[in-house]
Amino acid sequence: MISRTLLKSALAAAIITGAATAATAQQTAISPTPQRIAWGQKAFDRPQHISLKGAETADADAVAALLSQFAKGKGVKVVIGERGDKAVRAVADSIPDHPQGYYLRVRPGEVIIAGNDPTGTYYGVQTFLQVASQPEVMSVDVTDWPSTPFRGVVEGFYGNAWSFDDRVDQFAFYGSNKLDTYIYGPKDDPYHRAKWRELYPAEEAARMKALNDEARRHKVRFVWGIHPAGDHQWNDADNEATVRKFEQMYDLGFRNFSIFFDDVFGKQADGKLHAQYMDYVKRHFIDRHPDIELFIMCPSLYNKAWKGSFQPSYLADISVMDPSIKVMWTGNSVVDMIDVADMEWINPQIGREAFIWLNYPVTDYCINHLLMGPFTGNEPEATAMVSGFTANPMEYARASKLSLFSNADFLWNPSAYDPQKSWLLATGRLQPGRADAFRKFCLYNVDLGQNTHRLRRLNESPELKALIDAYEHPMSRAYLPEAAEAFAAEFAALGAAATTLLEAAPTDSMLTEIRPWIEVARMLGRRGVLATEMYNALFKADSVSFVRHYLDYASLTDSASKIASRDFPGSVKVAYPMVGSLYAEPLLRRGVSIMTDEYRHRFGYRTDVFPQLALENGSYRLRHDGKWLGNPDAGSTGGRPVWQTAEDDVNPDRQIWRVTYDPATGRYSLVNAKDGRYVNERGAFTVSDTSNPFDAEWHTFVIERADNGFTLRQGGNAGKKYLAPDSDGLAPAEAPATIEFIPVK
Ligand code: LOG
Repeated sequence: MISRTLLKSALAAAIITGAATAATAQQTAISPTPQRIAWGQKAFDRPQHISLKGAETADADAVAALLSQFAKGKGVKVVIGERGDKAVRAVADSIPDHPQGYYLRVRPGEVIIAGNDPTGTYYGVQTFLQVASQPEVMSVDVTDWPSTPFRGVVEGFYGNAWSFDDRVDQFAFYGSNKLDTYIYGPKDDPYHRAKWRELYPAEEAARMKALNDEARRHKVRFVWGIHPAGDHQWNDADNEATVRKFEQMYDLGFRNFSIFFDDVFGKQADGKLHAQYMDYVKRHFIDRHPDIELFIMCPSLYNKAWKGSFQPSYLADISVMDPSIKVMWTGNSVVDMIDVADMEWINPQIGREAFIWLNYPVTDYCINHLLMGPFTGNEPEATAMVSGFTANPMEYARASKLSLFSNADFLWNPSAYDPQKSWLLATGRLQPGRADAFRKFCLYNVDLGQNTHRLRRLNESPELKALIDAYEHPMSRAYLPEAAEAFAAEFAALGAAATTLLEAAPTDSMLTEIRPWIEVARMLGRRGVLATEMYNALFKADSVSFVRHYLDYASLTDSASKIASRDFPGSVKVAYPMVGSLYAEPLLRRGVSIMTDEYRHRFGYRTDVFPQLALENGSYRLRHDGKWLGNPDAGSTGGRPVWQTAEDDVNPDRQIWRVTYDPATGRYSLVNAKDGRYVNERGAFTVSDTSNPFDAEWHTFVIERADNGFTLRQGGNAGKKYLAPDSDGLAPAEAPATIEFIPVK
């Protein structure tokens, strides 16, 4: 006892003095961040061999994980075991009394890894492997446990399901990052959803078994899930079919189960029937196998925003289910980060703590984007109110690890979580040796683009954003050589980063997986440099150089737009990668359009190479059937533009419309010159700019040349209808109608 106390104070002293010496340089960042960690001085050089004590009684997976890194032999002594094992009895008081907790002690010549339970020992080994990844291994005391139960992943996306190899690779990754739960629900596995009643054929069954075994080795619970909700008949036959399928999975070794009811509506989304069915499976299957741990349901009403679309009693109806059944929840809406208010709302209604299904970094609703930004937005305190927390990833399994790494870090120790720090660490761990290049690439893959779920991430390409803020679209203003230089350097850096990654791609599974995005990033970098060359040429009045750079730019833009990902026969989803969609791409498109416009006005050489707009940007009066389109109630809210017989000579601006081509969307906006209000997709003025701010995806139009004028058509999210004159103003219509656009000089 005395010697332990002495040792502790010696260690404390070492920590204090150690902080001031070079020794601290060897400290490793441990992820997930431990609850308690105290570093000391150097303990020993990274060993080749270790001698083991306690291995016979310790968790076998933990011992195997250790021996995958070090050979057995004469070397550093490692004592390993669980609470109650003789080997670790001396440190029994230091083992935290928490599920999956562990105590790790590294000292010169001796390491002790003591778990509160087998998973705890396994996690202690994972921490030790990180500590011992350095050439000089430091003394350290770690007392650690997870703050959140059931941390992990729900493979729940639409699209190409993860492959066998992807999943094997994921389980190892979950093990090292202390994620313990994997819920299996790929919408496009036929035996999960479309053919849920059918048993897995022998070959597939064997593969599922192999996966489950693999998950177990890494202390990951493989929760096998079924999605019968599309056509379950709510009768005995289908109840029995479910149990039969679950029994097959049980025989294969699965001990965790779930049933999904998401994305079904109408009579299939009946809360009472769902609850009865869940209880049936609980009685006829779960209760007959006492070694089953988790039984989870994903309800049809799985987010607050959808409340009005289901029976008002849906949540109350499922709340009567057996209390041990976990209920999944995505938050305030389908794609939402989780906060305390979300949990306060849902938990009382379902009579239990919800099990979170976080729809991030899933991209099945914005497949052209990769989500590689920091994992942020979840409130740490909310984790104390959940019964589990799983993230739905991208179909790009390797790339998803970036967010999953931070998800693990966040859930293990939420109050210590720092999104930026975690992202830096993750990028470094995933691409060691080229972390800077990888980071540059990731920073251009943060935005989701306009999407139905309206989640935006605005922290894309911060270096570029800073330049845009500093120079405010330099291409439209007086020539600033330093701006040209700064933009060129940033785009060149992106191009160089992408080139570095492309070179490494053949031997790196993650880079191979996302190669199409890296190629687009390389082209984006090059296009940015070419755009700055155009800018330089324009101001030197070097038309030959301008045209040459423009042609290269246009051809690269074209090539980039043709790059596809997962474009193979049978692919469920083909993506056309978009990179830098928030700032870089709009900057280039707008800048190049402004520059080519300017060029056309000033030079004659080869102006035929630029695309011709249907209508030049400018101010127009719109005439139809002898009448003028006007805005008589200018300055008010709401209302519509109307056709007026008389010309407005009191306030001519009310009959003048600014037409602006948006190169980013390829469509035009229509704005009244008097009050600056835009015409929306319904042919009206939007009621309030705060409740409905201008959104290019809705409020822009395709303008096409027609005989004696032009036609106006919706685009983006608004649909494909024409906007045609009716008795008052403009209204959506199936048939085109010609409107004259008379330029105002
Ligand atoms: C689906 C899910 C999909 C996700 C994001 C749940 C519970 N279900 O809107 O399969 O990956 O949204 O698109 C969903 O989120 N439906």
